[in-house]
Amino acid sequence: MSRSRVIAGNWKMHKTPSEARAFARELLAQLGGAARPEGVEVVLCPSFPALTAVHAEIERSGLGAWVSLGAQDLYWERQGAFTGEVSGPMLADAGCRYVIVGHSERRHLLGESDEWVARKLRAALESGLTPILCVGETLEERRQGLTETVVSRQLETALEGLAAGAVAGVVVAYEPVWAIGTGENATGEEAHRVIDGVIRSRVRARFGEEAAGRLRIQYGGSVNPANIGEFMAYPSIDGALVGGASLKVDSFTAIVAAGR
Ligand code: G2H
Repeated sequence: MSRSRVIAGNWKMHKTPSEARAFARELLAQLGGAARPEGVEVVLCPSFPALTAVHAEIERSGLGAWVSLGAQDLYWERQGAFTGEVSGPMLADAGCRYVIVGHSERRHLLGESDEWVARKLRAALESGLTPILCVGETLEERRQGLTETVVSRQLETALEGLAAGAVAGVVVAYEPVWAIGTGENATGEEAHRVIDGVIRSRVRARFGEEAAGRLRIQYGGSVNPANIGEFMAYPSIDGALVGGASLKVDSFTAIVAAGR
């Protein structure tokens, strides 16, 4: 089954709204100046205050058919007295098509549980947003041989009770925590083993062949222009979630170009 690849830039807590606007303009000009990489979708995930500015730049660029806006998080309620939180309908109205849920920085720095992530994933789907569900083991868990256990638990809690058709529309990002922002990436073979041998095969067992075949699974963790090719060499890996290297025009456009 052929799946489009998703190259998403997670800008994390970088760039003010005006910096994000200027950066997006330059990035989109460079992306638009080259041939569209076949079968590749690009997602830009700025901070909440920069969403509308980046959305305006995507609209202005005319690249909206393959470049989308994404947010880095959401809350599961639609509205109410939840100071500081942002809902799915708010993100959709701001122009988002995607939203990251369960990023390890939120799980580990802010204490997000598997159950919270599951609620956020449902809220994203109910708002018509495509969730990018992050899963991945810590270094300690890896050393203890718990990669499969941890990734399966995170994945299955998040997808529990969903219809196969909804699961097929989710994007999963396998991001081993030990590879995030450390400059130490998993090898293509290691990523493939978890993506194909754990994530896709668990989805196949629970939701069937069609959902498993349509589900897009990215790798994330210190992806850069020098190592993207190693991941894209595996047909099981449907793109990348890119942090640090998405903050520079040249490195991100090189990663997008390699995403074919
Ligand atoms: C993992 C990744 C993007 P980086 O967090 O989600 O960041 O590429 O900087 O490791």
